[in-house]
Formats: sequence, C-alpha cells, structure tokens
Amino acid sequence: MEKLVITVAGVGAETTKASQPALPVTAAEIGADAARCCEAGAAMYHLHVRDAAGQPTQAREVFAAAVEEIRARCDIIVQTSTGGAMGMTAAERLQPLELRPEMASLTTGTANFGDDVFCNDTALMKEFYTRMQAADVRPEFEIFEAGQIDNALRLVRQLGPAGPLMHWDFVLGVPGSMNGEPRNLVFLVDRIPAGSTWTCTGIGRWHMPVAMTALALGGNVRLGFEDNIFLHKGVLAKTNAELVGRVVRIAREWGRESASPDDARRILRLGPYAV
Ligand code: KMH
Ligand code: ZN
Repeated sequence: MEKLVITVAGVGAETTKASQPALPVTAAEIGADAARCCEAGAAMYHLHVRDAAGQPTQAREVFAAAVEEIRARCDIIVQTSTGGAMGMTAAERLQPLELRPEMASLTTGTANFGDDVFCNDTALMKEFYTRMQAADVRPEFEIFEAGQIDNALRLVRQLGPAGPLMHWDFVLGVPGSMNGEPRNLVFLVDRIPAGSTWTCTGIGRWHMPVAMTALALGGNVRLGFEDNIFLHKGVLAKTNAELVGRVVRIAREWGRESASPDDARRILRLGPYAV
C-alpha cells in the first residue's frame, strides 16, 4: 500500500482563537505550525489566512506572507483555499491562485454549511477550474455531497483535465451535509474514476471515525483545527502537530508509513512527477 499522505487544515476560516487558543493566525505562527506538522509526518498544508484582526481574508499579500514563512522552514505542499469564508465573492476567493501554488481547493457544488449556504454555482466552478488550468495549479476537489463528484467529472469532460490525475477530498460531518459514517465514505470512494487519489476529513466528532475508515480503505487523511479542535471529547489538542502525531502512530501500527512532501508529490503526480 502507498504511504499515507496527511494534509493539515491548520487554520480554516471559522475556527477562532477563543475556541482553540493554539490556532495559528499570523504568518509566522502559520509557518511554525506547518513546520511542526511536517516534522510530525504531514505532507500537505491546506492554507487559509487571517488579517490583522484575526478575521478570514483571501488577500493575495496575506497568503504570500504565510507561504514565505512556510517555505523558509519546510517543503510541505501548500494547498491554498479557494473556498475562503462564507459570503466572500468569487473574485476575492480567487486571489491566492495568483501565487501559483502547487495545489488549491475547489468545491464543486453548493452545500448547506451549518446555518449558512456555501455557494459554488456552475459559472463559479467553471471559472475557478479554468483559472487553475491556466495557472497550472492542481485542484483538490472538495466534496461535501455526492452530486459534487458528478459536477467535478463534468468539468473535466467539458473543459479537459487539470493534471495527470484527479485528487479528491471528502469532507464529511459538516452540519447540513453528508455525515462521516463509514458507508458514506465507501459510497463516495466507489464513485471516483480509477487512477484518482483521495483524502478525507471528518468534521468535529467525525474526525477519528473518518480517519480510521480512510486507513481501512487505503485512502489518505486530512485533519487540523479547520476541521476539529479536539484531541479527545472535551480535551483541546495542544497543536495541529499533536493531531498529526496520533494518526502517524496509528497508521504505523497498521503497517503504513506517512509520506514526506516529496513522497506525496510522487503519489499525487505533482511538479516533476506530473508526466
Ligand atoms: N470555509 C468554508 C466555507 C475550502 O477551503 O476550499 C469553505 C472551505 C473550503 O474551507
Ligand atoms: Zn478550507
């Protein structure tokens, strides 16, 4: 079985310092967090950033500062968010693509997101996908609901591929969307094309059930304070790296070593491995 690619969604747009005091928000904090996670066994960092007031922003220069701090410390794959935060315009959300990151997230459909609606209509999806193709940025298809797989496949059919394979992230357990029961993950994985790579994340209490189902199915794992702030029920994780360390230990018991960033580039066929 391939090595385990661990992605850290360390910041997010919704988690607050009040709920998780160890949330990294400044560029230096994010750089240090990514380096600690990389050291602990993570290969990719799904990046959101915050402004000086700690609020989510998609400003290009704020992303650039965080990427610089990460790059100064480690070679983890940086995947910038195009999801941003609720209520942001498409133009705002697109800004980090100007930095031409190795990867960026792309949600292929609208979903209920707590009491809000995360809007990704067809025109937006096509625009985001086309921009990623033009900038040679590999999309990670963020799937909250089953029909979003069909939307991603339609993009590829209509607009052509955006890389040598499709990489998926099943985000399960957002209130209002699919939950993290094993049968849901099995159902979704069964629907993606052969040759795809996939990861998944369980939101809140779904973190460990989804991560363990992914190990059983041979998939990869995303975790971090964007998705879950707890180590155990009622016990906050001290750092994102602590969450990485637990999954690394469990996976090793299953005979699966964690991928380095360069292992992950090979597995996902990024950069020099994109042939
Ligand atoms: N913050 C959520 C509304 C992504 O990064 O692409 C959307 C999100 C997805 O986090
Ligand atoms: Zn995100």
